[in-house]
Amino acid sequence: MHLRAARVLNDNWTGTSTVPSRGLYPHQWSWDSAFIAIGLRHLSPLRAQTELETLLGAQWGDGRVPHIVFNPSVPLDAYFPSPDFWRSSTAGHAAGAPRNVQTSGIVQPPVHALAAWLVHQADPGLSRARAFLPRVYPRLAAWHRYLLHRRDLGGGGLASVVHPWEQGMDNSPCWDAPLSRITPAPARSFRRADLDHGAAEDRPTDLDYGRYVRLATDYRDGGYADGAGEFAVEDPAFNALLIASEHALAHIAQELGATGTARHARAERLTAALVDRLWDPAEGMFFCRDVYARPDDRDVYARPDGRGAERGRGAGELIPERSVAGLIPLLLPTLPSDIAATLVRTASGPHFGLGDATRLVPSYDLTGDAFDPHRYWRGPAWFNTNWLLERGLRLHGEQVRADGLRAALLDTAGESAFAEYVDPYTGEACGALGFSWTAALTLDLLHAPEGADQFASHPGHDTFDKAHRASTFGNALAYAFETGAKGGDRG
Ligand code: 9WN
Repeated sequence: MHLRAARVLNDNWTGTSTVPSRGLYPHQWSWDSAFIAIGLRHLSPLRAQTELETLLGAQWGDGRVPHIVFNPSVPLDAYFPSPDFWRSSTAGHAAGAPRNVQTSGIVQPPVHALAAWLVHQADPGLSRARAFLPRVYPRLAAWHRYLLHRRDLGGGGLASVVHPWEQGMDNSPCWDAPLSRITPAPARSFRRADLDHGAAEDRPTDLDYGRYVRLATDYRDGGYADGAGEFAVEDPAFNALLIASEHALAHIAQELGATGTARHARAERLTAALVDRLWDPAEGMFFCRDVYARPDDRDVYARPDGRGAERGRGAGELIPERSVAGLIPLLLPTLPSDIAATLVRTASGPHFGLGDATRLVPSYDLTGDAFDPHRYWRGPAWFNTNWLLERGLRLHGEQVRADGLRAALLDTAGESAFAEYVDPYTGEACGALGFSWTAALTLDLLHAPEGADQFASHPGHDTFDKAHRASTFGNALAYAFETGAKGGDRG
């Protein structure tokens, strides 16, 4: 497993970063790179640092970290939307887009500070010698400032996403209601490249793509200024990852000589806002909030018991769709214990089947009207969300459930050839094979000592050091990684 996972990462390495998959996703993606760095640190802390540095090198002046950093040597028609759609260096000029690299103009979940802290812990000596944390800290702080100030579109302290691609679970049924208000771009005005690689019945529909394109076009044509769009959703996973990363930034600040107190306090205030705005005690999980819900959306949001009645731009409505995103706050160390216990019960119940009906936790409610075990983010299981849940279960003392999920993740990753996602019941491989974050998080599960809580860890607590890597990996493999030899050369 170590060797096979390492080979995937080695084959997907471009020299400065790792592509999610060679065919379907031939550029650098933001939250992919964070997960990739978390696994890569066990093979080559230097590459893990480089992965994050390359991404942060494409940060915009306003602090946003773009969701794609384009590789200029890849043909334009290999992925849609391509750089000539986003036009970052011209359309994004006022927002401070870099001139020397082409990027998209939207963002993805902020897993980066968490990844940077874990990467540092893998080899603190190398990190200090390269001044890794002093160099990335100001960029990570600016990134969080952007999200907390420019993206608090609901006014309740949480960050909103302005496009389904930003939340990372592109085709989730959670977006159906807010997307239904968006006029789609005509199908003939763009050419999808994803259908060259993936099965049409597993990917988003053309109608959904038309709406994705409309939202992105309007954002671009408004100079990527925030607050003018028609789509704004507060998502529990996006905000939970921001909070986990804010705790990580506090640890980084401490490592750099500050107290970190203000950041920990902010993370706790954000946790309170998350509970206040997105927790539904009756359903026992977190929900997305459609910030721009309108009074005439009442039918969509009506609940049998008549709850959920706040109105007006800014307040919005909870979207009554159960997504795995609503379980992800389990990764927060300061989540109230009764909420954590309720989340574990919900994950183990009929909607998600943890440790029971499913092999891996599905992306969406098994009993939901829109459930489909193969269609993108409408039911299949992904490895990053399951890894986050595994870490969260362990953090909250659920060792038996965590062990079961870890074993299922490792088995499924191996049997599926490190698939992008799988059927949650059978583990059947779907999407791309040799998918980078599947391989990276497999490595993390193999290396991270069981029982270590990565999200609450402190300096001196880490055990992911060179000695550990050396004991598990042959010197030849470690050497191949450090020197950049290709996987196929290794024999
Ligand atoms: C759009 C790269 C990305 C992931 C997302 C996943 C998918 C892109 C697409 O692939 O999104 O960003 O073309 O569907 O949904 O989570 O980051 O792996």
